[in-house]
Amino acid sequence: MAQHQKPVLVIGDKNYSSWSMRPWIAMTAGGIDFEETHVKLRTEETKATILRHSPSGTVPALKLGDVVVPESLAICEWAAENSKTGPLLPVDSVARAACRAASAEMHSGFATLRKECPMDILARETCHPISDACRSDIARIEALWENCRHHFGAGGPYLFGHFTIADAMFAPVVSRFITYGVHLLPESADYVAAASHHPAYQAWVAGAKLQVETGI
Ligand SMILES: N[C@@H](CCC(=O)N[C@@H](CS)C(=O)NCC(=O)O)C(=O)O
Repeated sequence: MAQHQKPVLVIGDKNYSSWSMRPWIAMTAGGIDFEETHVKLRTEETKATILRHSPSGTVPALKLGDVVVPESLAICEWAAENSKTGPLLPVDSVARAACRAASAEMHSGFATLRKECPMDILARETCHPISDACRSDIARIEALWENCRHHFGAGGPYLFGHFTIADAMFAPVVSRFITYGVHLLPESADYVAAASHHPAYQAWVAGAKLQVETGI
């Protein structure tokens, strides 16, 4: 990529696009200078517009010169390698493997939670019905978080102490737990509080509010 070209992150609506939120948070937490292109989701033109940016027909997509990286986890890995603010992956190789495993499990799993509790950052629901299958997804997430915090979390409030791509990958889950008022173990609730106060998370939420208020 030519040095003068800024990376461009193509994303969906900030209130709804959970896959877009992950790399945006990783790149923002990593202090990476990038431009963003917003594609409005759920319109007749959405698919054609996304395809103009990304051959996979999905967002997020990171444009690095004429190369397009159309997968959230790969973009988070790129952000970790190009972070200006410190490592977004643990330095220790065991912790790093656990961080990648947690990120990959999030990327490929928890389909029931994602379906039954779609991301809607600004909404607040008090009596959302949760199925047994969804409760099992939530229990697995809480166990995974507890395991990360227990083994690797001593240095800070995030899953691996300092902020990593695993926190970026789970940011939309944090938002879902807030939106749907999911009752959590105290340790999970502490993590949700810490993760949702990270400046990159807060900046994404502010962007979601702006998009909803202005109808853009
Ligand atoms: N595996 C992809 C999933 C991306 C994805 O499904 N994105 C949704 C939006 S959150 C999308 O682009 N949907 C296409 C559409 O709305 O037409 C990733 O991790 O980046």
